[in-house]
Amino acid sequence: MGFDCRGSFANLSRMKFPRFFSLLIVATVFAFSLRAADKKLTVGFSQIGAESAWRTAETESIRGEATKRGVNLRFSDAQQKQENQIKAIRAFLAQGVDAIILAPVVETGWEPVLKEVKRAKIPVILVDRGINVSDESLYTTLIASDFVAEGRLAGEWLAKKLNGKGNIVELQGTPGAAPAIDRKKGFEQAIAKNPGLKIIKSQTGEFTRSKGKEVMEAFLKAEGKNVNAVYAHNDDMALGAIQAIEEAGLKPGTDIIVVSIDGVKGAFEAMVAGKLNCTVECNPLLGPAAFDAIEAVKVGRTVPKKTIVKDEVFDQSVAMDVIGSRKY
Ligand code: GYE
Repeated sequence: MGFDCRGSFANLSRMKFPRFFSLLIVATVFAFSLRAADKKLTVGFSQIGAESAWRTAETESIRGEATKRGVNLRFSDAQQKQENQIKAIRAFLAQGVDAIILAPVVETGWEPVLKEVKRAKIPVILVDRGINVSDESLYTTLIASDFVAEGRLAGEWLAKKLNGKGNIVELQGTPGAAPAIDRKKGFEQAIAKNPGLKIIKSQTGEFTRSKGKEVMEAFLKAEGKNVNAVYAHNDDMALGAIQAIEEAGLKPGTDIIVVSIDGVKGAFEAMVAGKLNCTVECNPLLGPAAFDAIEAVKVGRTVPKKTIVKDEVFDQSVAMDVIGSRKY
């Protein structure tokens, strides 16, 4: 049964001229959306840097997911500098990317560049750190953990371990960064309930192992055996502090209790070795959720303004059982 073109053109010509045109328009729109749907997405990813094992795991998760989904990813490492992230976002704008993934190093200073992105109607997916803006429409969605809750969980665990009594030194994250501000707030909320617990020293270790070691050395020099515990805003700083404690001839995990946040493999190894006591997980594997959000926005679906990733507390009592199943 061949295709009778003469018959169909006859039908077409008998068709009322407007109906034919509307069919033509529908067909054209359909063809375009097919083409739009299978057009390879280009996404710009402005990453903070590689300051910790956690950050590297996040980068790998986003890069890996881009490859899996055939997305053309433009990656920029800002070396911890906001001005480099702003430069990268302007470059992505000039390149006409389809979407931008941003891990903002600090909370403030984003309004001018995000206004430019909004004018270009390019969706902005914030990963792991939030920002302070007067107009929330300057970003599409935030995918992150609840840092205040993480700090509170660490504080509650330590308060129990120390029976509500002791001197704590705190290694803070990058000044002005959402996790540093909120993990401090949450921890102090938990400590405030225990008058016997005191934060005697608190300083930034910039989320790095080397700075964590350096600052802990200074704390030990200043306070010596007066220190009962160290609270680090991330595992990398805690691992640096453990080195400093050992070099000071003390036993980390025993003489000085060590609590931190992230849940990276190195932290589990230190817990199994008895040197770290507890870590509060902060999941860096945000690639799938970030690209789900981009794909949803690209086909006109709405996405929640905020997606909070669930975290767990791990201490030495479970470390050996869990370490084998850790993905980062
Ligand atoms: O805890 C730390 C990294 O923004 C949640 O940044 C992230 C933090 C993470 O440097 O390891």
